[in-house]
Amino acid sequence: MKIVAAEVIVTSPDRNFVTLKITTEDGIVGLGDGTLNGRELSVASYLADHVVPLLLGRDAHQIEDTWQFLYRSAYWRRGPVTMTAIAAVDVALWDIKAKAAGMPLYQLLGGASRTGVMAYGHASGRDTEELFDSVRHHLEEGFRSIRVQTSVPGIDAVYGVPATRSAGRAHHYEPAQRAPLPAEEDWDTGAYLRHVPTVFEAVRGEFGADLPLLHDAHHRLTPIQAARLGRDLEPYDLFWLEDCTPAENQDALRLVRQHTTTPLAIGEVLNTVWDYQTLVREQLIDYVRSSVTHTGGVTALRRLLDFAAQYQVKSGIHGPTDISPVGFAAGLHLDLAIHNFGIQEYMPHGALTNEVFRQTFTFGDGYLHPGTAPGLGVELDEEAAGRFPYQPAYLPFNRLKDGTVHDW
Ligand code: EZ4
Ligand code: CO
Repeated sequence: MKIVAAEVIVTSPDRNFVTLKITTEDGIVGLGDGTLNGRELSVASYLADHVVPLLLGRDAHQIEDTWQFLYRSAYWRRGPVTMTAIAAVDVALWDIKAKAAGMPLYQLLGGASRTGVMAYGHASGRDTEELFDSVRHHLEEGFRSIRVQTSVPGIDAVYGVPATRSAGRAHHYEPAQRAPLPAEEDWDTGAYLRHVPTVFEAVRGEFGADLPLLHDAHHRLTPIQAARLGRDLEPYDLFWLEDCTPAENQDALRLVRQHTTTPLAIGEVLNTVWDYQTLVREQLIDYVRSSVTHTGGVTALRRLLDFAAQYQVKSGIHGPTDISPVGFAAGLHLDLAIHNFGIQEYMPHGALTNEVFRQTFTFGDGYLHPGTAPGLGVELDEEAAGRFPYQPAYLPFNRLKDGTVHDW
């Protein structure tokens, strides 16, 4: 089944998305997500200039061969741009294969291993009252596991906490801002370490012992600081503490592990199975945070999660709004099929995004399901996509009080 067309579509409903649309000779269309937050056009160019010409005439059914060809023939391996571009191709080909088979993708991955996919949402607040409102709002929306992020006294803008509210309702947190330059935020690790345990104490007091709670330290701590935070949070029984140290420093986790039993999750900025060699083999983490989109697609993330499974490390697939509905759906099919599923992050997309990407997944009482439509279950409305041209948007960055650039 020959590939006869491949097209890169950049659209910006609510935020920027890069989509690869592959068409076969018998008219089957597959979609792949190539969205890399704040660097969208580099992946669009990688695909349009260097990958699309290689795809034309290839057999759409040869997914593994195409993956290996794109990975090895470039010579320059790994890295977020390359692996996101390969993911876009891989996911589009899986979408095509599943549509050709007339089955939802999870059937081709071995079939469902569970009835639904447990999802967590993002509660946040600038103070305790706002945070409690946000947790309640998420419970009303159907979430049964909740990530808690909070402002820190003395710091103006903190990761995971929107600057404004509307009508007392929590905005869903969207980190990228449409602007020609990245926003500058400030950071004080000491104030953060003193404040966060008091917030979890309050949340446990209000919502009880049973609610699974998560927290993201977003790469900001040194190993010994992370060890202290993990230990200080032990009384509040977290589902996980995410990205406690910068993810590329695999060795750092040894020290953290020696000091705390708080479960650790890492990996949204990692791209390949190689980035997890030490983390998984030495059992330094409990959850893999990679997305399908940034890790070379379904083919590569499946391989990574199968490796992790041998060490009882589970999945925690990244699902922020900067993964498009196409990449999100691909993650849901994997979640349903693999044995070592842990939890799925779910940050609902905006209304405009849902107009451009028609989706079949469902959510209720804590669980997501990708639906039973053939393929991924996502269709792109190209007319709607065309109404939202690319707009420059960037993630913020951090400076300490003395002006030093810090991890964001
Ligand atoms: O900051 O997706 O766990 N989720 C996260 C996200 C990331 C953004 C970066 O593009 O850390 O909010
Ligand atoms: Co994160």
